[in-house]
Amino acid sequence: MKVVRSNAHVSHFPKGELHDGELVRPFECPERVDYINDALDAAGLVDEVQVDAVDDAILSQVHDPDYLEFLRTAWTEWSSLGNTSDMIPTCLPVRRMSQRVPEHIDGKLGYYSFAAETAITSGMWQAAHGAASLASTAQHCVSAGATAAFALCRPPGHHAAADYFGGYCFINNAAVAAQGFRNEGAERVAVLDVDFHHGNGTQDIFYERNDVLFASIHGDPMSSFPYYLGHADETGSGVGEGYNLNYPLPAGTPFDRWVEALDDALAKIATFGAEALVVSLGVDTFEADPISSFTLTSDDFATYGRRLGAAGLPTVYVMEGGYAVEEIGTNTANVLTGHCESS
Ligand code: Q9C
Ligand code: ZN
Repeated sequence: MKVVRSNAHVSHFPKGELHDGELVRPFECPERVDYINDALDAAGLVDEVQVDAVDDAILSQVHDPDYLEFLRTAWTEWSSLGNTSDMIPTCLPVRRMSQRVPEHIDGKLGYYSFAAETAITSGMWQAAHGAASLASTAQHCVSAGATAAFALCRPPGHHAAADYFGGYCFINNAAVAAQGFRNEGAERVAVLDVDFHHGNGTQDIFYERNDVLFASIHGDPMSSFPYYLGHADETGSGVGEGYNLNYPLPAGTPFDRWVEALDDALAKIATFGAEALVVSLGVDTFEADPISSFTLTSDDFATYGRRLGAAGLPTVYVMEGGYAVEEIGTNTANVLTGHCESS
């Protein structure tokens, strides 16, 4: 399989993550990429691809330009005030508050955020832009005829909405790939999100569109992050009505129940007539994941990878979550190996 990866991600690693009332070492850490690289190499999976920088015009098709400008300049503005440590949003506009963008960087920080576990670092933009370039390069490979490609994105992207960051995500890499397919001639594109957490950002970006179908299988937001989106009755709006599919599942969900949702989503993607598929590949559905509550085993990842390959669509895999770092490589490689076995 075509594999797109780089070292751009190392420039982003916050000093801490707010978790259970403490600043802890971030679950979303650089060695996640090292474990995945090692497992892909060991599996003999890698057809290495040269990375091309993403066309910034695509970023503006899926994100608000003012939000992108904030991400690009936030650290400079923050550090010019004498700050040296990471940017952690602490004040957010909730119900009945003004949605006017403040002038002060601390106000902008909260305005463009939805969750305080995610800090902006000095190297965030370089890393996030680099991750988007991996997704875009993978999409180009597949649009040019490759059957499948894997973008080893870090930071992840599926929680990043049109104009807010959080959940470790800044630029929505899966949305970049989906929009890239549209720009290069695919009439209908599906995004299938198998990360444990609901892909609220991807849903937000495509919610009013009927050219990109979004389907997500995830922990029920009544009990799981991101809490405020991902319910089954969110089906799209305007011309996008019917083009958003959520499969919220309870804590403890085992593979046999999870894969029923997957098969239903794949059937609907086929009915939709998708010409290309983007998979938001989070492996935090794993039984030993430290912040999630499904119970998939390492073998289950290979099983569902075969289901995805059998769908027979030109496919871009975009890395999302997965925090059991010692198994993240095996679980990721198992999905991709499964795909190759059945495509
Ligand atoms: N204290 C992705 O998997 N925190 N993001 C959850 C833990 C945020 C997950 C609560 C989890 C974000 C890409
Ligand atoms: Zn996740």
